[in-house]
Amino acid sequence: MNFTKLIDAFGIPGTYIGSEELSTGNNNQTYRLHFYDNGDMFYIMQRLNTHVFKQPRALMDNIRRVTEHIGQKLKQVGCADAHRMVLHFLLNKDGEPFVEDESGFWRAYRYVDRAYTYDIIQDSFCFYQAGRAFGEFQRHLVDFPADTLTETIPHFHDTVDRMRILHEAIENNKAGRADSVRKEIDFILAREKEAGIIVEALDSGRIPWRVTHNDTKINNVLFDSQSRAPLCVIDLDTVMPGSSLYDYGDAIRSGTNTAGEDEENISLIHFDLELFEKFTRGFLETTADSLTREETLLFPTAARIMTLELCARFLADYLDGDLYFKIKKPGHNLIRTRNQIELLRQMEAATPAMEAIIADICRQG
Ligand code: GN1
Ligand code: MG
Repeated sequence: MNFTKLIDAFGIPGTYIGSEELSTGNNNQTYRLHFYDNGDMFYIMQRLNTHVFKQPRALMDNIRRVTEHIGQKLKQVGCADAHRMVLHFLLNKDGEPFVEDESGFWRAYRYVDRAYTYDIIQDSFCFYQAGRAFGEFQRHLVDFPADTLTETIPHFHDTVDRMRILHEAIENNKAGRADSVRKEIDFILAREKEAGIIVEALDSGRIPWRVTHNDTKINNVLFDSQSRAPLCVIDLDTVMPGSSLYDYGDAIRSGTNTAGEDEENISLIHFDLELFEKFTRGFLETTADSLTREETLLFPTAARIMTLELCARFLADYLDGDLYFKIKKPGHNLIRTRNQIELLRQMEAATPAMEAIIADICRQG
């Protein structure tokens, strides 16, 4: 990949040394660029998947405004490490946070050094920290007017709509796979009624719209290599108006599964209640003054609904012939579907335990 024109367009200073592709994320193409400018400097250069993100300019506008808002909050409290606690996007010569050319839609940001991410949780303390990081993100944005952000992927977590899309995929049966996955289809459709709970609560005004991250996979938190404290939340493509329950629920879905969502061996999948407790504690500690009681009561439901949503999305993509999620092997989306079904099964069995844990944390708080 030749980055010369992009480097110039973003005005990156220093001598370009080289690049490596990073294989993170299911959507975008990501490179780390190495420069020398009185020392080593690294930047992330990313080509947006415009099949998934159909409004890239609006998406970058959302990200820019949200990161600037957080940056200002950090400044106000005199945070010394502010440049590592929120992503800094580079601007092109016209002051826009992207460059669009014949090779695609690109953005660049300063690479946060001395930091790492987890694909699978290593210990419960780090998941507690992740809960604090996602909670902090919400807290910083509590005064940001959610309705000024563009809904760049309409109906992203509208789980009722996700079910409709699954029905459509079953009917169209594009890849001819529907008959082989009847068991999985039945499992998901049997839970169709529960799928609407968060959407209905938002629509009826029982819970508020907020600015949410909407992709709170555990590998979207950066940790400091030395202190192991969380630095910032990354992958801001889906920052949009949403429910705090989407962020909470998706983090629980992705972080409490001790085997990760790509594990094929069902017997290794384990919904870990200790991890559940730790994340919930961290999230509540940082959001307690802004979350409503109604939202907190819906935490276990949110964990199940977000898992159900991913069951439906992975299966619909499998039925369509794997058009949306990057796959690394044949049947990968079916593997992910079965994995999430098993996780959901275990969450259902553990729901009374989840409720008791939340009640306990709230009593102590
Ligand atoms: C996608 O690309 P990545 O891994 O950040 C997806 C999420 C899913 C996730 C499942 C925009 O996220 O919604 O939860 O895969 N992002 C989008 O692995 O669809
Ligand atoms: Mg993402």
